[in-house]
Amino acid sequence: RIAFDQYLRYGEITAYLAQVAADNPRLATVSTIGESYENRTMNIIQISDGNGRKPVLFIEAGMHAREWISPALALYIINQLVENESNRALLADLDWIILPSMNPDGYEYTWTTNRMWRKTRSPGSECWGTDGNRNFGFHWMENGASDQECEEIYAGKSAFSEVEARNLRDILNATENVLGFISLHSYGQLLFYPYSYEVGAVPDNWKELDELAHKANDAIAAVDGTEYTIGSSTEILYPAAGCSDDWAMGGAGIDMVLTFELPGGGPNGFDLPPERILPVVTETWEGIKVIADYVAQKA
Ligand code: 0X9
Ligand code: ZN
Repeated sequence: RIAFDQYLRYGEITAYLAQVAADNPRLATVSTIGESYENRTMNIIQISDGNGRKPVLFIEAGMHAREWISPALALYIINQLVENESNRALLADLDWIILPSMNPDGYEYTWTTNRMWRKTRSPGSECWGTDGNRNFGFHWMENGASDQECEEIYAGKSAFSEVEARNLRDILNATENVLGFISLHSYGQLLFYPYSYEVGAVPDNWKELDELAHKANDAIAAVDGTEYTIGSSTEILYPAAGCSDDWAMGGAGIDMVLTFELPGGGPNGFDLPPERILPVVTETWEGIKVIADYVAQKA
């Protein structure tokens, strides 16, 4: 039913979630976390075998509108968890919550108007959109973020000015036992851990996260040789305050937080050709499973 040979419109993503829940009522539940600025419903899907309280792994995708491989991977994870029976063991000690599209307005705008759109679609006085990944309230605006509304890294009028960021904040605060958080972006083949608000800031458990990231990379590389660069976000990328991953750790108190910059492709890097979707999501799934096993052991 879903072949991963093309990217989906937002309405198709929503319909897929509904279909998964309808076909697998004992495993999957869709719920809304709120609406986007343009009133699109933002959905999460919880996948659980229902056998008691378990650690939760939360996966956020689609923060940046043009990074189409990110929601595609989120859908592949859902697909593997419910439709591939050999993955049932992944539900034994872990509940999964997946948010396939953190920025539905921006995503639809990349389909209709500007393929390279990144931000949300809330209006400013001169330019549209805030970078959702600079809008979270943890060291907001301290580094690598802009107060100029026309910039791609505009952090917004205030922390959590964007309804989409508030929706993610609120669902994470309201959900018990979230012990892992993965943020999916593209592109660059990077796998990193917090913090990004300031050069050199790392959590106490950074060595454990580093080791886990290496194991995830090894599992991915075993498929087709794709290698990720691993480190703290400031070390391998750049300082950027107000990101959801930093807030998930520093604000929501989740200790296992990793962010993927998935492989690039196409003329602009963000426009990975549709025939690359399946190879990329298949190999990355191997790494996601390694991270899931780690979170499950934290019970
Ligand atoms: O700049 C970003 O928001 C992310 N890179 S992207 O090319 N996908 O826009 C990186 C954010 C990484 N997270 C942190 N640095 N905390
Ligand atoms: Zn991104």
